[in-house]
Amino acid sequence: MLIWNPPVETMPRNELLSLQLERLRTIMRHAYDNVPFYKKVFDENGVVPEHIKSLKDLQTVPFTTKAQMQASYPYNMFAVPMEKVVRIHSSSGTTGKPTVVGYTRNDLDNWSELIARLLTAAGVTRNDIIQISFGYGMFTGGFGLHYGAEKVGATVIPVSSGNTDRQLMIMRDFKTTGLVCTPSYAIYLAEAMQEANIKRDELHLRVGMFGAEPWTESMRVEIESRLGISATDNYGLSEVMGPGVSMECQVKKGMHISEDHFIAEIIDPETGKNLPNGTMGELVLTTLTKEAIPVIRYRTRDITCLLDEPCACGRTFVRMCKPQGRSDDMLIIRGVNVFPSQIETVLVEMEETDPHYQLVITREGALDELEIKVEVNEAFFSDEMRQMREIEEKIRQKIKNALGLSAKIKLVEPKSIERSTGKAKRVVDLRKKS
Ligand code: DLL
Repeated sequence: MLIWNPPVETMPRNELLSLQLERLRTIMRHAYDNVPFYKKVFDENGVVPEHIKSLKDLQTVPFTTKAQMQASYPYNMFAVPMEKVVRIHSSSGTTGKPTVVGYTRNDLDNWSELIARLLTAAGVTRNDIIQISFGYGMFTGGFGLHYGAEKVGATVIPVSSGNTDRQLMIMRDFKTTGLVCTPSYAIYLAEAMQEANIKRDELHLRVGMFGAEPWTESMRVEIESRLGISATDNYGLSEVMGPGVSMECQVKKGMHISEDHFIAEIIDPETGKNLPNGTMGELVLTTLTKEAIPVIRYRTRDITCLLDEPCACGRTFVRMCKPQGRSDDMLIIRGVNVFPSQIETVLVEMEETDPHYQLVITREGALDELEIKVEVNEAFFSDEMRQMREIEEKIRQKIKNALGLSAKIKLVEPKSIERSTGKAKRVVDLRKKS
């Protein structure tokens, strides 16, 4: 199995932990000296960077939240003068002001290194032709993956997102071997391929690197078989870097966190207390090398767990499991906690439905109603009411068994749910408006 930077990625853990401690103290001093926000927070809480004697001491440092980062709009979290900032991106936030993030030349070099690790872990080499179908722009996906792919020496096709027919034409004619996009867009491309009557073996695709949104194991099976590729997951977020924070290797059992650049912790989202490895909770990340925006104990809101058993690939970095969703995406429906991914698992495993669905939540009086709109598979689609009702009832039972929740199921025609070329919109919560 290929490893981009073996001395670092397979570093003995004790060496790695000393490196983390040394970098942590340096980054905390950098944040304290150059970001008034951190100076205030540290002073108010008696935090002195040099008093951090062990990694455990980090647990005494206050968290940084998304709201605080948003309040620093646009540049108040920057720790270097603008003359040192060579790139700006911003988060795809749907509410309020976006979070603006900046990168120094060194930050960009580190970012490309992380992406080179990600692509190599997925099996990419300089012989590959990589089609990047993430948006190029303020979103970190396009440019983020781009420079790392160039660093590996692969041939990069910076097609960006959108125009699915053109994507397919390029994929076939330019002999793309590696695809980079969201998992939901990968499914959409597979569908469009079928519609355009393009066969798998007319393409040269062999690997796909997907991320930026939650997806289930069943979705992986579906993508791998429809596109004839090996599909790996990768995770990141703008506030901390962008893509490249963690990545799956070919073992496909969790995403290795590049721990020479980030410290990961898992906390109980209610109490803020640290949780042991193996327990699900909220991921908290500290950047160890970011110059432009050092971030200390950032609450990602992503619910995951850390796996510290050695991995067969030889990397010594811990792995995080697939994020179940964000704690702020967790739905509470009639008192039951539901992650959209739990519903996805049920739907994707059924042959009668396609992996296109939307959850619509409304409130009738004091009662929440969950409606699951899901596309029926072409082969099962019928004008006969009775047959459709039977499928609906089957889904209803499965959801009830899996989640203990009654939902209204609405089968819709194939291809009637709006497709996204970026992150899919799975949840429409109409309760918030009332
Ligand atoms: O989505 C960065 C990225 C781009 C990652 C391309 C991977 C590939 P944001 O737009 O700031 O940044 O959104 C970050 O997306 O907090 C998670 O909730 C979610 N997310 C990202 N990757 C995954 C993943 C980019 N592999 C937010 N699985 C994060 C589940 C993911 N959720």
